[in-house]
Amino acid sequence: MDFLNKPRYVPMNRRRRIYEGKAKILYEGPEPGTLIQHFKDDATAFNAKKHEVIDGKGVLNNRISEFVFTNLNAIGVPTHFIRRLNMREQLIREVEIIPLEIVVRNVAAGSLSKRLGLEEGMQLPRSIIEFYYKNDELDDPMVSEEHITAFGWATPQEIDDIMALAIRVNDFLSGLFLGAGIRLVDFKMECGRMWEGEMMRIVVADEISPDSCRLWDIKTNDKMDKDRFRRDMGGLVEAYQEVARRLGILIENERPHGSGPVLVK
Ligand code: AIR
Ligand code: ASP
Repeated sequence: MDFLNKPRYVPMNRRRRIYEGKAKILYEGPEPGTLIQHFKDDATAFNAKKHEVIDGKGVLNNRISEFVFTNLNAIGVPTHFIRRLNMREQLIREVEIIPLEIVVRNVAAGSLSKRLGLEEGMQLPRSIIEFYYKNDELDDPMVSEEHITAFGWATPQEIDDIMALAIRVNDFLSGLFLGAGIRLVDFKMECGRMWEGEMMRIVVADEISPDSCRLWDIKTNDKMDKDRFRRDMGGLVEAYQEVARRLGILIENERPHGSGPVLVK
């Protein structure tokens, strides 16, 4: 579809805001069925009980997520991603978000370690998929397939599709990061329903970045992800930059605000 390659640029203040989350904003896109996903510098944890603005985080997540989604599209894993527009924004297809956080774990850490008393860093006997209900007031409680189907958040067929996608994403990401000297401990993904006329398919949506993955240096076990913020370790931007560098992603410097007109390609 040709028109998708030439979205017209609408100045920020004239765009219709569809949704604002903790780390991203969704704006109306240039064509029907598209949206613009804007990455903010805000970092939150424990459902926004902890909040900070971390200069440069949005730019890094936009680039890293672009890289991951472009590669997923290329290996035939369907995603909402169309293309990156600028330092902080990407063009995506509008999907109906399924209200679940799908977590895939390869190594014990975080809430799994806490809940089951497992030492962080223990290799799991096999990859484990978990579902959490997306609801801030309830702190995203863990749910089972029973809850998901009983409350109609997804059908059994959709859960099958989601799990198949989760496994493919995990396999791809594990290999990608391993090649960069990074262990993929766990990650969170979100899925959406993409409508193509009467047909619907489940695609990977949202973002995949160091905000949504646990990434440990293969040699030192240094944390290269949002746990640096959750656990007050500092050095978050430096760690995300290192992830980008190892993936071979070049990050241009963002122009400072108020330095004159900026041409957005
Ligand atoms: N995650 C879960 N909710 C939001 C995010 N980003 C991600 C974490 C971690 C994985 O899901 O970043 O990679 C598991 O998190 P937890 O806290 O359940 O151990
Ligand atoms: N992003 C979620 C929050 O704002 C959860 C997390 O990443 O810890 O609390």
